[in-house]
Amino acid sequence: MGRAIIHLDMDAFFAAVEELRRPALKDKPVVVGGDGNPRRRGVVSTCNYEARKYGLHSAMPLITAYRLCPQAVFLPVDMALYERASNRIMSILREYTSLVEPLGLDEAFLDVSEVERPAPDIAVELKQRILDETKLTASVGVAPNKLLAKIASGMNKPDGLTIVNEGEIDNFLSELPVRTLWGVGPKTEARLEKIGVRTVGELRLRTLAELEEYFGKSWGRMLYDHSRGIDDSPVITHWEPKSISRDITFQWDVKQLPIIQETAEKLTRDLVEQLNQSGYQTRTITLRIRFQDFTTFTRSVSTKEPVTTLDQILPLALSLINRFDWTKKVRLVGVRFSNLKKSDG
Ligand code: TTP
Ligand code: MG
Repeated sequence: MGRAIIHLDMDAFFAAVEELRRPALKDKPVVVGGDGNPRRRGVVSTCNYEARKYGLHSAMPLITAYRLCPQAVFLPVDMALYERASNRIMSILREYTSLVEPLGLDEAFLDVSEVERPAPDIAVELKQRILDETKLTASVGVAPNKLLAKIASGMNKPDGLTIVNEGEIDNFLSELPVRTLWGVGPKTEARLEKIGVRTVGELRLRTLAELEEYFGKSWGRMLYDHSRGIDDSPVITHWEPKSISRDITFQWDVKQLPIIQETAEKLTRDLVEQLNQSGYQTRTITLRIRFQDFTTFTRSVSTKEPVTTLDQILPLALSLINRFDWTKKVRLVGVRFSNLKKSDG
């Protein structure tokens, strides 16, 4: 008996949540990003589908978005609001199974293999429940594994529902560009193009030996499997964080060390609070500095025993400041705690 996996991805999530509290925004291009002022630094977190018609997309500098679509409504990111919407959506999902793997705020995998109902029925009902209870639309994919479910959910956005049955996998994948597969970024895409492979169907014609020789054993194997829609990865319900981090981009590049120090201190305080709330200890503290010219440097300090308190961590973080060469103005300051471990008890 095969598995039944659902992948759900909310449509234009931050923008859709903003439209709910400001109904006048409906049908207008809406951009959410930075502090909502397109003349200041920041990137587009997301934009609604109306704005996408003008070529706007996530990660585009706000200033570029403004040039392409000056009539758009620009709004600041209000993370607390999106988190509340996300929590409501995730709790609806958990009514169907405890096997829910959230990815960020607006996406999740569900393993409904053991649920006594056809997966497509569950998918239809999930979409309707989310719409009724939050007034938001989701796009959903249903398939025998995570790889295919995730590709399927992206096929008919927005408000889509795409079902891939066991017997349809080859057909479903054949014409898709290789980029659609997990982990195939611009580099792999370019290498594949060199050997005449553009679509998943074309990739499937290559032998395992050929792919392993070209891409190495494990990556070659993965491409071979994924081109056939084979993926055994489980739905993971709890991730252990590897690290936590925060950073701040200054509105104007900064030269004064006291400001940089103050910023590093604030970021460290925030992270210590997060560390304590989540019940973790850290052993490695990293300070990251991006200069005016975008060159980025990191300096780290590791402790023998895990540390948890501000008194322990702040002096370590601040000691790193002396290990940079401060000749250029600074654009961004970041702090990261890694080597995390659950505190005992
Ligand atoms: P996505 O699901 O990638 O995008 P989306 O929900 O806005 O649009 P789509 O309909 O295509 O799914 O990301 C979910 C949210 O995560 C998005 O609303 C904003 C945030 N986000 C960022 O903050 N930065 C980014 O670069 C991306 C891609 C998303
Ligand atoms: Mg989304």
